[in-house]
Amino acid sequence: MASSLISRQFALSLQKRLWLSAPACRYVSKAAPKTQVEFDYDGPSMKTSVPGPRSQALTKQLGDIQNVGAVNFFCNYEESRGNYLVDVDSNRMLDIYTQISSIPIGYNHPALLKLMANPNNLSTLVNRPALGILPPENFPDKLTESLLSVAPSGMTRVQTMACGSCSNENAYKAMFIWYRNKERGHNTPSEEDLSTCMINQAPGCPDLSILSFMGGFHGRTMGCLATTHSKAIHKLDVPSFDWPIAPFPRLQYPLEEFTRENAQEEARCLEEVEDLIVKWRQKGKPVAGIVIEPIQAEGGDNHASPDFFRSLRNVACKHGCAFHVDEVQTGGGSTGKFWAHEHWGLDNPADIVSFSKKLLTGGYYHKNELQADKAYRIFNTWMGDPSKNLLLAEVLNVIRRENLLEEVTRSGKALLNGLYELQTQYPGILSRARGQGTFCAIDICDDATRNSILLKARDKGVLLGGCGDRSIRFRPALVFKEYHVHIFLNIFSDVLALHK
Ligand code: PSZ
Repeated sequence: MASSLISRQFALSLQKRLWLSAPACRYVSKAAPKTQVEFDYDGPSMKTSVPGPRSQALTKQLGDIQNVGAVNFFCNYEESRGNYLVDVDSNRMLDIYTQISSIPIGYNHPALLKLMANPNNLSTLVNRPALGILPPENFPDKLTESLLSVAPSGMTRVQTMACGSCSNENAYKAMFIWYRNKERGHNTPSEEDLSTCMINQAPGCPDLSILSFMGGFHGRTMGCLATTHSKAIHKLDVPSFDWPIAPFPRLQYPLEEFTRENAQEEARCLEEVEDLIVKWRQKGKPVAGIVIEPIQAEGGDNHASPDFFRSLRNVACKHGCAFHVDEVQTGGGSTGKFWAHEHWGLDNPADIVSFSKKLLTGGYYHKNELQADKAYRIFNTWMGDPSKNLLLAEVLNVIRRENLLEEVTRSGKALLNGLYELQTQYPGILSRARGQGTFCAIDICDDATRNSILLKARDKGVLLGGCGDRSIRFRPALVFKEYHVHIFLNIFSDVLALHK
């Protein structure tokens, strides 16, 4: 009875949402054909500058409870749809940042609303199990239908977790456990191992390390933070490990004009990786794993060539280190392939691929050898959330049904071409336009101008993010079409004209 009442309310609100129509937008370029996106608005609509008065009042209220230094504005998630985020002052903005790259198919997608309205799914929403000990009957089926159906090649197993940081944190532990068992030649710890680990001493807590890259971001928990090197404020005052940090290639653009220089730069970084591995082994802190993002996102959208990554994979193999690809931000389709590292054409798959954000649940795929050998070694209370697997299965259906990866490739091309054009028009402001799919970025002449552009674009109804020292990054949902690219380009070009 209760469930049918709830489902009727869901159904009614869904119908109301589907029937509401949106007013036209004055920014639409004539060159942009309107592409139908289910449940989307026609364009931005701004009532106040952002944050508006209601957002400011709420920020003050929340400020009495929490630090609100990072709060941009408050949102109205009921009214947000498709590519548009609506705030509490009724401003409707084209969202090209999508909650730090974590909305796969836009806000309030009808397929997801429908899923939530299905009474059969209520128990999955209401009862959050301790998955490691008491999984629901449909758990293996749901994992097969969701995460395993998009498993990177060579990855046969998946472990779910709650967020990106705890996925990486546990992936590092899996690499250490694998490495120690390899060193021992078996998986039975000695009495000494068991007693010393209780007091944080070797050999039970061995001096092993993870090699990471300057500019990388892998999360903020203690282990992850030791491999995060994008901003000082993330790390300040927190004790860390003495783990090796390699340089990430700094490519010169346009790529086709700097082929030789860029190849040399990548070779220099690879050489440094090998030197560090040898040095740390000599120090008694062998490198158990190498962790890298396919595109360094927080660190400024830094790219490297498929050749670089293939060689790095071989270096890992040569030195007996696990190779961990962190796809938390790049995974889920925005580069035009479901996993960004599919662009590399690896012969030997990665050992670990971690994910979160657009995948809705955190977790990591791994090869069989990286499976922890005993119960309770990789474990916590929730180990993920089955309701997120349910949503993910439907998100994947939408991606397949609507050919969203092809769409991303198409709109990504339009976006990058538009950025190239603007870069030619504003050489004093813009440089290094780059990207794969819609996972794009461009550099601004300085930090102050970058921040001013971001605020002015927001007041004109476009939400973008910064990354690195002075880049702007583009992280739209997979339903961001060429039509939306043109809306963005028109507004962006107006904003740039103000900065001439
Ligand atoms: O400031 C922050 O804490 C941010 S801003 C963007 C992120 C975090 N991204 C999260 C992230 C990531 O981009 C990569 C490549 N790896 C790991 C993480 C950590 O994921 P969460 O935030 O879910 O713990």
